[in-house]
Amino acid sequence: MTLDSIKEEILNAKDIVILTHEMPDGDAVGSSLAVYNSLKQLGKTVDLVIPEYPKNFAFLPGAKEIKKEGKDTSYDLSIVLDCSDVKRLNGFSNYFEQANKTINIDHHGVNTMFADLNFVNPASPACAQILVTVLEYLGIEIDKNIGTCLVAGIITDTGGFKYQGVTAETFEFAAGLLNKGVNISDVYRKVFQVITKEAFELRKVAIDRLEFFENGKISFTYTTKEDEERINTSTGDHEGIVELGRDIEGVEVSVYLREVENGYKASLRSTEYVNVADICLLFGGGGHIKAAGCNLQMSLEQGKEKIINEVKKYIK
Ligand SMILES: [Mn+2]
Repeated sequence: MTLDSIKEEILNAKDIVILTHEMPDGDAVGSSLAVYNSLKQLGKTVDLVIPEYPKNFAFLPGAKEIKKEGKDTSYDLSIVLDCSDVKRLNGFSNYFEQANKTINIDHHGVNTMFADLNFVNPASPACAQILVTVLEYLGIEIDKNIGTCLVAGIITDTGGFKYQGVTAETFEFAAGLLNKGVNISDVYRKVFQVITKEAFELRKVAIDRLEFFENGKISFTYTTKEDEERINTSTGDHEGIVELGRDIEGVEVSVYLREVENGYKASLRSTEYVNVADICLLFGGGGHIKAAGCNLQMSLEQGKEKIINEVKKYIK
């Protein structure tokens, strides 16, 4: 059984590196920190390498120990969390490739099973939720600190326990973590409600540009690198913009294009029936049924036209 092998590899490894996907969200950071704190509890030498992450997760226990780079020599074991594809490790996949053994724990249906040991459950709404089971299996005492990291992940990927992917287990785990002393309402406020002033300014720009297609069933907006430079945003300040369109009455699909290094990163959200992961897959991306993304190496005009035309085919 995969979990037995995972346990064996973790117990045998002396030094371990934890990695997660590029542009990490709360599930990526929360899951990574939960595993980081757990491995520390087991007395392991462990590096958590995340080059950049949104400021609002800096309060999570262990966040101050996150490293921008790992060590030069190879690790015994690399554990990759919340990451569907080795390509999404972006510029730091060397730690993964050089490690003697690799483990992939994830919840994306499109996971490419890229590691030696793969524990993937697409029925779980967050990687952090899978980890509750995994960590318990490893005999970890899920304390308040680890629980706080897990809850941050679960809250992020379930939109605060409200997406359809939420299972009865989500609430059972949350109840268990509440019993461990985790302050769920505090985590919720820090993860969801508080935004930076720069994020607020960027939202204003995005709202101003928001337009509708197909009788208001599609919303579209974008931000540019110039906007981010002018406002002086930092990592994660664009989070939440795609949801602004999604939450408008009548919108089935919200599209947000954010200018990145070589083109635009498209984020799509749907409310009822459109599978946006299918749409993003056509452009080499992926994700979940109601939340997905892809990279468009083209101009804003081309990207907008291509995505909107594709989305229109799915609108009833
Ligand atoms: Mn996730």
